[in-house]
Amino acid sequence: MINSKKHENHTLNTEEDIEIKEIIKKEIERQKSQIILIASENFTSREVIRTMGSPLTNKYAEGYPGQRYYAGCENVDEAEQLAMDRANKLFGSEYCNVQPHSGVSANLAVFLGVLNCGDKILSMNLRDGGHLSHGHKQNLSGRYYDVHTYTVNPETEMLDYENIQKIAREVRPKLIIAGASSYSRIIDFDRFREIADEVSAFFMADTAHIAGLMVSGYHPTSIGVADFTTATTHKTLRGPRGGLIFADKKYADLIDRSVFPGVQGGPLMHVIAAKAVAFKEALQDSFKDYSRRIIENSKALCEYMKNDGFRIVSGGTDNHLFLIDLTSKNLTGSEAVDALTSVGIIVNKNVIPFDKLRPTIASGIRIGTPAVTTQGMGEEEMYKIGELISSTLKNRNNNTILKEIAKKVRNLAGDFPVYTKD
Ligand code: DSN
Repeated sequence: MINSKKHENHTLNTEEDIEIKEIIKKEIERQKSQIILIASENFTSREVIRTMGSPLTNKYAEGYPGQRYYAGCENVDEAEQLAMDRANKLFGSEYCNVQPHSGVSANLAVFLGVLNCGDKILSMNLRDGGHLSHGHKQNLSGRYYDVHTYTVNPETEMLDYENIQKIAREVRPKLIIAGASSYSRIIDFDRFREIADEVSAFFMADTAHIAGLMVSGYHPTSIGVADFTTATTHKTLRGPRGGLIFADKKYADLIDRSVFPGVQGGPLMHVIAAKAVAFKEALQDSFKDYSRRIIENSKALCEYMKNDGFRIVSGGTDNHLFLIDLTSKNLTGSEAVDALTSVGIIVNKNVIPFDKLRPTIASGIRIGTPAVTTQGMGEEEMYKIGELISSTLKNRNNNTILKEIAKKVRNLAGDFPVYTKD
């Protein structure tokens, strides 16, 4: 006879998965012992992690609160409504969609909403700081739309609005995209709006990287300026991995339909609830202070590297990241990443404006401070990290020195513990 009780309880009483548990343990150890300077990463709170690991993951909820294709959605409806209300309050928006699984999904939903195949997009060149989903030839955006790009000014390595306007007049795009994944300067959304209006284009601001800084008032907002603002929740916003879309109320139906059933099926209700948790955290005054410290740390580390003889793309930073051009050091981004990883400093290789090397090698590295700032590090630690980076790159063939640096990295990371109870 089948033991129905045991069978029913299978999902609640399943044996521990030792292999995965071990992998998670090792990853926690890695995050605790290394210095994480990936500009798009952060340490989210325990409450966000707990919520993502909740049974809300079991629920299918295609549709929107009050209008679902499944029964039993009363609790997840509340979670999604709370997430939307908090997101609107945080961003100062009148409409948002919290269902996109990622920033790319959010961008694709906007494209589906306003573009037809073959329509023209004007976006920032990937090499100069743009993003794959803004028209890379192998991304869906580059395959289905006619993509034109703008670059930064070769002298200043900053956005050149006159030139963007000139290209927009020539191209007459249907959509202009502002936003980047490796641009360290303030983006003038008002200027983009003027350009878009002049050529009757839609204007989308992809604020994936800067969303946390923007809601804290440390970057001008795109809400009420751009037709569509997309964002991710896991970078400077410090929430779970995911995407968001904001727009005027008049676009609400269009965007809702574009997200579901346009580019997605069932929303991830555990992640949406975790987004709500992160928005509540970001609504606290302490989050503004956190955003300010991210930028202070970024500027401090950037200045250290500059004073130590490294060339900084555009000469500095206004936000959470900056790019180091390693060309004059006779070093590629890829080689620098290998050396830094060997001592426990985690950065990513990155192309720099007008880079002659391909992205898999790259002439630069991108450095960001959201994660170390969450750990509680300040300017003093940024100088220490600068010294460790510099010394690693200068002594990359000296194993004795690298071993000493690795020890200092572990000690510094250990002084600012994350997830201490694990
Ligand atoms: N992965 C993001 C970043 O690192 O900037 C972009 O997709």
